[in-house]
Amino acid sequence: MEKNSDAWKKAYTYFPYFTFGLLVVSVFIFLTSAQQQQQTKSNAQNVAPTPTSPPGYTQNPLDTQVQVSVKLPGIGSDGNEHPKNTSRNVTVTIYGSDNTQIAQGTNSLQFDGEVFSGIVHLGEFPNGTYTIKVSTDGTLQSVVLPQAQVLTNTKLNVLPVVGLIYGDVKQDNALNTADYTTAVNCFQTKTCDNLNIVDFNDDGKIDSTDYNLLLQSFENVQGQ
Ligand SMILES: [Ca+2]
Ligand SMILES: [Ca+2]
Repeated sequence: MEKNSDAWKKAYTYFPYFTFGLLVVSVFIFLTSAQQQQQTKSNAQNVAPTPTSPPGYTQNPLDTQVQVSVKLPGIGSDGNEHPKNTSRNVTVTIYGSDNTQIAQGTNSLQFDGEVFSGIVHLGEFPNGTYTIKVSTDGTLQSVVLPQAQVLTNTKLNVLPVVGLIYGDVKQDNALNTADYTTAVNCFQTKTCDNLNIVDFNDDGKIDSTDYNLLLQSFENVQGQ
């Protein structure tokens, strides 16, 4: 009986310590659990959102698509920021390694304050590396640089900005005396058939600004 009595005494003596220890362990478990939940929540917040398709693009294995941006001299921050025509028909032509034409597409691109940009649909052709040339009314075809561009039908192919060159008034993809003579005639008479084309900066006026842009084109082509 004495032994049992001692045992109870010990139990009464150590019970508060036992209870306190249990409380400490419980608080520790609670805090660790809360920290883990917070970490899980934080990790979930750090996960990148699923990328969405670019506006206007729908993947189609039968249609390779390019996002094109063209810069026209004298339109934008280097000249007229409010062109009369805020959309332009731009033609994109794809060439293979032996310079054969693989595909072509035209679309109306929208002015964004600096460049005309938009998606051009090129149809079905094999994924690969190609040369891409771009033009609009009255300009030469300009190569998108670097000259070798990888095109695929599994995503929107975003092309670097390409600068176009005015002055191909006769629309034969060459800049020569025939273009110069025709343009100068338009500047002088202001009644020629190509009047819209020689208003290069698209401000509704045919004046020295347009003539200087023409001279700039000839300088650029001769410098190439
Ligand atoms: Ca020409
Ligand atoms: Ca003008």
